[in-house]
Amino acid sequence: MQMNKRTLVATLLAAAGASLLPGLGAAAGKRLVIGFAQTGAESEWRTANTESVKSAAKAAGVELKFSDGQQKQENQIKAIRAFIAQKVDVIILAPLVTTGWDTVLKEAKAAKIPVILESRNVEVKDPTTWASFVGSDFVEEGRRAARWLLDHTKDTQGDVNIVELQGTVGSDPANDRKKGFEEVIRTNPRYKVVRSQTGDFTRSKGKEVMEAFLKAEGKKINVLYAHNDDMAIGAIQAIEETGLKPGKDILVIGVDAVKGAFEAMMAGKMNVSVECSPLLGPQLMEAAKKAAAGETLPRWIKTNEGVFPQEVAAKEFPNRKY
Ligand code: GZL
Repeated sequence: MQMNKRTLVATLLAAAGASLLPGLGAAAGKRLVIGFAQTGAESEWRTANTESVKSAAKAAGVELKFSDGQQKQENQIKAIRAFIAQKVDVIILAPLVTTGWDTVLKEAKAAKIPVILESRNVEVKDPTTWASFVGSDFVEEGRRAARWLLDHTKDTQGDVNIVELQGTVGSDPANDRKKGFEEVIRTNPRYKVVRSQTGDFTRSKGKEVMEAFLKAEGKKINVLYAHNDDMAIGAIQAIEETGLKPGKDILVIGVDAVKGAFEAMMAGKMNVSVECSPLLGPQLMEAAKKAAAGETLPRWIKTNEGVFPQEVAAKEFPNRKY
């Protein structure tokens, strides 16, 4: 086979290894340095996510600089600027909310540091300021929650009054889990969201807002749809304090499929959790290495997930990894 000149040069360079190609991010052999700007520690999911990234970095021999944003975007922006000053090879950002990132992501691009988004996406004018989004399809998660509800209640009569605990205001999962859920329930007028308010993805806020829902709507509530299991678990406490039975008097739907959800389902207090995997560490390390070597990444590295109803919780629980 006649090899043309271009192929020959490419083959020789590839055989010589990346070290002959300076300027393509981290040269071969140098320890990769990654800056990780995490949202905070708001939920079981987030704790598992942080653990996944830290252990994958250790296994990959990567130096990880970790910053806990404590649920404040300004802390994450400060962390990114610090990573730029420290000339890290790659930045991983779990953006608390979708907007407000244009300037700092432009600064990272100007410093030639690729940014990989994880667990939530952003809305920016210049999409070339971030290399890839590693995370779930939140609209589909919302659809799955609603499809479970319509199927589970298809043999009942009358209105189905739903209260909704939204995630952090302005966050990608909150926006899209709401959108996906509404897209499905609007196909059947029986299903009505009678109250919807943020519980900020936390157990304490979820309990507090559910107490207000119960005071306002009382026994009219048929279903709770919570954008994450932590808020659902907080709400379960509020429901029990009124003497009502969560999982029976009020159906409880969550998202994430964390351990606490399986425990609530096995206790009969929760009906279903739509899985959203936090175990993104290995995929992130893979993507970071490629980005540091100057490779183009897929715009979306999607995680595959399932739906766990109460009837499978006991069987599945021993297999769960978070
Ligand atoms: C989803 C992630 C969400 C989880 C919540 O990728 O961003 O944030 O669903 C977490 O539990 O707080």
